[in-house]
Amino acid sequence: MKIIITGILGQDGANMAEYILKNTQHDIFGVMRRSSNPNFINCANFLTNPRFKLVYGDLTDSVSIDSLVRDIQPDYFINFGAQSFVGCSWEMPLQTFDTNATGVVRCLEAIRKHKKTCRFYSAGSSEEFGDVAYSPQDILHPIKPRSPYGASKASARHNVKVYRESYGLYAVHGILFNHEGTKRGEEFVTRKITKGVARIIHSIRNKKSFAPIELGNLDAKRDWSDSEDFVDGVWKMLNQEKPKDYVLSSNETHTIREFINKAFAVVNIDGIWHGNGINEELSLPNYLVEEHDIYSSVLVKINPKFYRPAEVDLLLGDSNPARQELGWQPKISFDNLVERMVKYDVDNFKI
Ligand code: NAP
Ligand code: F7E
Repeated sequence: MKIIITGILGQDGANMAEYILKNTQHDIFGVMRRSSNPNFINCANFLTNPRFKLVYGDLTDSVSIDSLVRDIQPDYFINFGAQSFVGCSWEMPLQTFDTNATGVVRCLEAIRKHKKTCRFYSAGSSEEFGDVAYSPQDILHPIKPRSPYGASKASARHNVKVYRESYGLYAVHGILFNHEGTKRGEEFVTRKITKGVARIIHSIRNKKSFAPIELGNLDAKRDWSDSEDFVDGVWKMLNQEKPKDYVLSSNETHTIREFINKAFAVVNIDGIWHGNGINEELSLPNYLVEEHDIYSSVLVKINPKFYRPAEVDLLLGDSNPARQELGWQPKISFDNLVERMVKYDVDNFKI
């Protein structure tokens, strides 16, 4: 079997490739877009695997997507490529829509024309639920996006349904809640925090001053899981008898503040919160400042530039149907996730 995976240099694309290489005998064609300075760090474990091949393609370029499907004749097409950063989607609404929504139609069209039996995965998002109507959110929750990113994913979802019903394609649009890990991009809040904790603990251990981690809205609540658990759920969604969309989530929600507390606790720092709104700060307790003989004490402060024009305040998923009907079971808890990310960033810290 031949599998095309877009977004191969990103978090989920790389985890999906590792999962398939480990659990099947299929060949993978990993799609990267042309870049003057590509970063292969997430693919280090499989770049030289004989069952893996890197190919060029861009979701905004119909010719490249069409040629890939025509020439490779894939059995599966897993589309993880996207402008995936919500915060940036207000600054680049058209590029976001072209990549995330029109890009999905380009994939579906190429499959319809050249390989109708190819199974297609579309990377849907809990951001489609936006200003949520009820909790927990299930697959029937209304689509109410709050960002150009959420709107682009909602559009992709409609087109997957249209192509499935019009042409009988095996196409699924999984609704995935936030998922993280050691391959997570550094601008997303979890990785920004764990990299920040690693930088600060190295400074403290070396008796050097440090700058605080600057963040935006700490009250937002997210349903966080590990990406390695989710690629298993995606593969199960692609291998049902008939295509059906599912939610993948941890079924728990936590504030950004809780994530921060857990992350500092991994390095034995029990910070003290004080102030409100844009004046809120997390500080080192005095005994640690004295013990380590350092001048800096502010661990986290607010920078309003990280606030969004519109926020998704609460996400909490209901993935029970996926657990019951697909037999999917996540293995990594919220505490394990935070610990893994912090320990990885502390161990791999470079100045
Ligand atoms: P990611 O780490 O940002 O990876 C996205 C990848 O897409 C990057 O490698 C990027 O390439 C590539 N890409 C961007 N524009 C492209 C284009 N025009 N043509 C081809 N490739 C392009 O994202 P992720 O966390 O792995 O997420 C995977 C997918 O799941 C995305 O569709 C995302 O929107 C969706 N999703 C993610 C989450 C989550 O919490 N992680 C939740 C729900 C849905 P470069 O490396 O060149 O930038
Ligand atoms: O923000 C708040 C921010 O950028 C999470 C993507 O994978 O999941 C992800 O989207 C929350 C938001 O992820 C900072 O306002 C506070 O409330 O890590 P994030 P996201 O927007 O939830 C969904 C499901 C996807 O589909 C997306 O592809 O954290 N927050 N301070 C901050 N966020 C960031 N990035 N940076 C901050 O400084």
